[in-house]
Amino acid sequence: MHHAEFVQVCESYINEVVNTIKIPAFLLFGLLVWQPLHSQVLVNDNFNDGNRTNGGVGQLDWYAVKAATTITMQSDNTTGPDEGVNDGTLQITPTGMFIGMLVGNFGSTTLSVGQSFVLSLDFRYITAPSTGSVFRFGLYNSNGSVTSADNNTSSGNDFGYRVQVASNAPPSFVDESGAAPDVTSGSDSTAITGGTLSNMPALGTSSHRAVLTLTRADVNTMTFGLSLNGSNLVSSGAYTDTSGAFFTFDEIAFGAGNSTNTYRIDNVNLEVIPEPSTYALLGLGLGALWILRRKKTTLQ
Ligand SMILES: [Ca+2]
Ligand SMILES: [Ca+2]
Ligand SMILES: [Ca+2]
Ligand SMILES: [Ca+2]
Repeated sequence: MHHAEFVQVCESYINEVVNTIKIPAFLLFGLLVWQPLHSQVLVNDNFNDGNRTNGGVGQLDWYAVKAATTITMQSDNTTGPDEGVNDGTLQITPTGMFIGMLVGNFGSTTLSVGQSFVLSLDFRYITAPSTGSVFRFGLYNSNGSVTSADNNTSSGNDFGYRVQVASNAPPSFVDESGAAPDVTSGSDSTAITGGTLSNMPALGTSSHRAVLTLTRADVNTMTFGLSLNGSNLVSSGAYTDTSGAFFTFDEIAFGAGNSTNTYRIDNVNLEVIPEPSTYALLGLGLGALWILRRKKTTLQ
C-alpha cells in the first residue's frame, strides 16, 4: 500500500470514528503522525537555491555524464507546482542522441525485505518531444566509482533500475547490469516483464509528476510500480525482478534516450517507506475501531 493510500484509509476511518463514537480526534490523529516519522527522506531537492552542486540537507550534487550535455539552472514555476518567484528548476540540454544523462549521489542505502524506495519528481519538455523520444530515470548503484564532476566516465559501470516513458506508448521498467556504458543506456539493459502497463498520454510541453516505487518483496525479489499525474500505470499483474535483483542504491540518474529534446526536472524526492509497519499500524487502527464499535454496542 502506498503512503497516500494509507493516509486516505486512515482519514476515512478517523472521520467515521470521530463522528459516530466521539472519541478525541487527537488520539487517532496520532496514527497519521506516527507513520511518516518512520519513513526516511533521503533526497528532497527543489533546486530553489539556484545551485546544482552545493549539496546541503536533502540536496544532491548533480553532474552531466557527457560533455555534450549542458545543465543550467532556470527559474521556472511551470515545472511542478509554483514554489514562488525563485522556483529553481534544472534544465538538461543534450546535443545528440543518448547524451542527456544526469546523475546525483546520496548515501548508500539498502532496502530491507518489505521496504520500498519511492522516487518522485516533476518533469517537462521545453519543446514537444518527437515520436520515439524516451525520458528515463531511475535508481542506481555507483559500483565503487561515484561521479563527482561533469563529463566523467565513472558512471559507466553503474547498475540499477530505470523506467522509460514516451508519448502514447506504455512505459517500461529496465534492469541495467552496469556491464556496458552509459548509465541509463547501453547493451546491458534488459526489460523487466510481468504485468500490463497503460499507455502514456502525449507528453507535450506540460509538466508531469512521476512516482516510481521499488519494493523488496522478499530476499530475492524486487517489484515495480509507476504512476504518472496520479494515475497508476501498472494496470494489471506485477513487474518483478527475481534474477540477481539489486537492493542497494546511492544514485538517482536521468537520461534522454533517442532524444535531443531539452527537458527540465524539479522536486526530486526519494524516501524509504517501511511497508511492514504500515500494515501493522493499519491493523492496529482497524483493531481499535473494532473495539470501539463493540464498546458502543455494549453501551447501547
Ligand atoms: Ca523548484
Ligand atoms: Ca542545490
Ligand atoms: Ca560508477
Ligand atoms: Ca549501462
